[in-house]
Amino acid sequence: MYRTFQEVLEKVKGREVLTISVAVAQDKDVLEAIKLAQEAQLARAVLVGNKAEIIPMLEEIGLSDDILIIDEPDINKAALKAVSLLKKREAQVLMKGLINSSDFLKAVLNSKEGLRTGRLLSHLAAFEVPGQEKLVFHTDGGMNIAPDLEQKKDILINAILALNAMGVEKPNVAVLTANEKVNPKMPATVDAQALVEMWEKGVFPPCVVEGPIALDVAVSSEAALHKGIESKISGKVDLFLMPNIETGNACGKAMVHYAGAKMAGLVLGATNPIVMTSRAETAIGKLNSIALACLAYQKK
Ligand code: COD
Repeated sequence: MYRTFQEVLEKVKGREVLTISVAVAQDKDVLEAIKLAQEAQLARAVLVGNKAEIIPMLEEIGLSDDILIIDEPDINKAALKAVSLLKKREAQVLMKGLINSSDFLKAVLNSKEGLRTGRLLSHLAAFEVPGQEKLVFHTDGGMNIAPDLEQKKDILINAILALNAMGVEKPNVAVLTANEKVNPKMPATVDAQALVEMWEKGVFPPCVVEGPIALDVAVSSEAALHKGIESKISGKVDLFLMPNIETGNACGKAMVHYAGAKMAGLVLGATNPIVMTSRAETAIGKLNSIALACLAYQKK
């Protein structure tokens, strides 16, 4: 299991150099991440977006303008063009630029040009938290808004397969709720119990699933002991399944803004890995996401 994003970067360096199709590339942090990815010989890029805005940014950050730019000032058309490059096998990884997540995802899901596989697509976030021993993953704080039980099952399968591909053979999974007791008035606890039953029946790839489980018990074996909760995964969780997008999104942003975590984000379940971070994410955060996407692609 990777402890840091630097370890992920080291792992993917020197492998096949992938081409990233950047949707709406007129963003300095995105272009800086591309520059860093090129310098690390991780990836090269095709930039789709407003060329008149992209060129001065390339000059400012010192990225050579011999990079391929597809001029498309319309944001939604640029997203679709970026997606279509993967369909045409001219790129292997898609990356979100200066576009709202919903609009970006609509292009990814487009019935003609999109990257659907028949599976549910879902978002996976990775965090490097100061003082923690390993990267920790959250799903889904970025795509599925209020998943039902069946969707939660699919979201978990996507994430477990991705973690397996990243070298976590049997991830510890916490199905996050506000309480460890099943309470019909808190539907997330009912779903958590059902997911554990599915795990017991062998529905998931190798992993350990526990829930309902609250955040304190999941991250601290002392809290578990104090609350009298028996847990095999307390303090050792690799993956949190979030009850809904608001919890996942707020929890991720709290990790970054209160705990100083570094974050990377991917969309899973599509034909190709997709880098999707917040527009506010730094160049380094976007580079980390590119590295994770390369890892996910090369283990396919
Ligand atoms: N996986 C596969 N297919 C999907 C998915 C999915 N996760 N979601 C929708 N579809 C398919 C449906 O089956 C249907 O065929 C088509 O796409 C349209 O479905 P709608 O109308 O339910 O979906 P949309 O297009 O209105 O919305 C899909 C989004 C992913 C854009 C939407 O769910 C969304 O906006 N999610 C939140 C994004 C966001 O704001 N994230 C937070 C910031 S990071």
